[in-house]
Amino acid sequence: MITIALSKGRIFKETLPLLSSAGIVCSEDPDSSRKLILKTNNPKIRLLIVRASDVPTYVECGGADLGIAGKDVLDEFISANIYQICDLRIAQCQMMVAGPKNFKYQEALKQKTRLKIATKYTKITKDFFSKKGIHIDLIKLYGSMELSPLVQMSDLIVDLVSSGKTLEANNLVSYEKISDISSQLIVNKASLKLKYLDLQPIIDSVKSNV
Ligand code: PRT
Ligand code: MG
Repeated sequence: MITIALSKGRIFKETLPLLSSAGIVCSEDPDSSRKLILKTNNPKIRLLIVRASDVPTYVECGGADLGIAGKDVLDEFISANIYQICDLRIAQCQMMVAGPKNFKYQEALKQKTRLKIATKYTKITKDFFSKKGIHIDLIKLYGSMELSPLVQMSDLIVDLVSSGKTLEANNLVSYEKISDISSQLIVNKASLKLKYLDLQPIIDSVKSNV
């Protein structure tokens, strides 16, 4: 049995065409079904529906052989048991530093002002600002980061931006891009060895359809 972990919502929707061009068809929609394990047309392949940020954990711990996770999630997750095998170019967005329109970001960087930053992405944020030699105070949040500068809890946020509409609706602007983000196909290292004959064709056909 080959198990693929992915999250519902945008990743599931954008993964379906990739899987189906690799001959793997899932007839259930996780947005309407409450099942967490979905069958496919291939009795040897099943899908696990998990939280986006839990995908690497399922693959790391062997709950799934393959997984589909955003680069944002993977950059926060340190693992020696996972290979990132291919960029699927889906669920694309950018990791951004953003804040209120009147914040003087360039000036703050120049003067090496200590910054208060709210984010779900603490590792990415620490790495980014430490390379710049800027000291930061981190506020860890789990969602709706955009709110934090509006109530003067932080100077800035680090979050994903795709259309930019969420920032705009909250009177915030992007100040600097940290990285381009898209979803990656990941594999458990032990699975790749032990199930090589079953996994490699799936990996190859997904890769050739990206
Ligand atoms: O929602 P949940 O807490 O379960 O987890 P999640 O938010 O991590 O999952 P989900 O399904 O929302 O996102 C899964 C993956 O999609 C992320 O890990 C990213 O790799 C990718 N992705 C692509 C995005 C976006 N685009 C995106 N725009 N993830 C989140 N957003 C959010 C962003 O955080 C912000 O709040 O959308 C808002 C901004 O969107 P715009 O269009 O207004 O700019
Ligand atoms: Mg979400």
